[in-house]
Amino acid sequence: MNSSFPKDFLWGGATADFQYEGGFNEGGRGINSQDFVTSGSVKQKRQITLQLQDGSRGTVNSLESFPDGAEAKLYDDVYYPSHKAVDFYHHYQEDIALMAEMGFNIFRFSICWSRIFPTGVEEKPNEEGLQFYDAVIDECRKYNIEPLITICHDEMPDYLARNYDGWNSRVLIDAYVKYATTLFERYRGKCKYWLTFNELNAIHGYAKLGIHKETPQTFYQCQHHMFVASSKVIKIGHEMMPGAMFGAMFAMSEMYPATCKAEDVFACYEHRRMNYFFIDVMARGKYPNYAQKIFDEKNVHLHMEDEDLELIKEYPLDFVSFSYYRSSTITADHFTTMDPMGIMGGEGNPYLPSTPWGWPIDPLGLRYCLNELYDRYQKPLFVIENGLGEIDRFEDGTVHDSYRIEYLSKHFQAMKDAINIDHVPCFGYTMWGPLDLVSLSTGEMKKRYGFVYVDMDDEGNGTLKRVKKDSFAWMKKVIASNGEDLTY
Ligand code: BGP
Repeated sequence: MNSSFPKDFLWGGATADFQYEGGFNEGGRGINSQDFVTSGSVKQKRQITLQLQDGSRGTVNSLESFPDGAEAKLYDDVYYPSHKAVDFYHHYQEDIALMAEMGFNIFRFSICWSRIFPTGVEEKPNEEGLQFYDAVIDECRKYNIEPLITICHDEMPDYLARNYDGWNSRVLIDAYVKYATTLFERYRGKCKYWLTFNELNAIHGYAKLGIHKETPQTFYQCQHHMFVASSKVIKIGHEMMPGAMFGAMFAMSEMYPATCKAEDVFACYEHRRMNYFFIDVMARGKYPNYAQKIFDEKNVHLHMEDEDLELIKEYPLDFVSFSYYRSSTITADHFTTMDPMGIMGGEGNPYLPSTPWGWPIDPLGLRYCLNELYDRYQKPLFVIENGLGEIDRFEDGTVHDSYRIEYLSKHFQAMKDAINIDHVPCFGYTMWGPLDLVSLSTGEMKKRYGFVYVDMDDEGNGTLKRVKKDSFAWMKKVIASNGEDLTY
């Protein structure tokens, strides 16, 4: 039996602009829907700062609907992590050199839509924005690192959210198609892999969807528009760039029934299916049979145009990529009390250790996901986010992150088993946050993922100096052996 990774396996890291890039008011970048999100913690949810109808100040958490008449507003006395993030904007050469030193042959990053079209409705793109990504892509190419671009990672130009209610409007489809086509024109020949969207199954609210009020109706209507937009862009992308490969990213959390009670098992099955809904549409090219059940229960009536279903059918994803951090357990009771969209979540698992953020650590769950996803879609797979968010202690001029090495080693072994023992075609792995960056869920810096420590705290103070952790050398060894040597 073969015990290694395929010869051309892609090894690298993944980031998102509003967590990594910064340069908020530089290079002609427009305001982005994520720019209004404050920092937070496990106990204190991140907030969106608002101006209320009467002119006073207010906030909602990033999943809540806005009060009538409220609009997002920036305040000078609030710290917004996306504005500086960890300043890839000014550190991209240093950062990409570090990735190259580890042996990365792929780097996934997202392009900030409002850096290319500051409001989303301009006729012409912002040349300075395009030049920034020219420089990033060329820097990757210099080291033979394949750039993998997320076209839209949970954000949009704020103008589109404010004036059109984000993805709730079909206007966004055309705006997105124009934006993506601009990227293809500029970067074709330099980029083979593209993701149309990030985690469609886990995006809610103003910052990610651009909507002011979230109901099941607006949520699924947004999703429908994104399915259509994704297919349109895949059609154009294939025409313009023969050989290009398109994916979209899904948040996978392998779900287990909490007990063998038939009710828990069935609740778990239904819950998993609701999570699969999004990949089912985009990878199989049609709404699944059970979609109508969801819509009936939630009183959802989708507005579609004639060609929508045909487009979705004709232009599905070329590969399936997903994030995997943890597994979850589901009980019938918990299922009934889930948030109205029923996405993700779940209880802890008494058989598994957890991270300080309560995420169960479950390498076998990754093997399970890989098997299940291939069985279901029969498309090549890419583990596009994975990693351990931990509290690192900076001592002796570095971080001794043996816990991260152990986590990664076990997950790589699980991936290897899925490939070699189960014969699942998986062609790449990008670890989340190869350099420490801002946490999406809490806005903290102290939830660190990186092989490289970035000197910045939860309030945005620090020198931004980059320092290699112990895991840096370990990852270099893993990649040099193409995953043969996972010892730690
Ligand atoms: C995924 C997102 C990323 C990322 C990651 C880790 O859902 O695509 O943007 O942040 O989760 O989550 P967190 O930062 O909350 O630890």
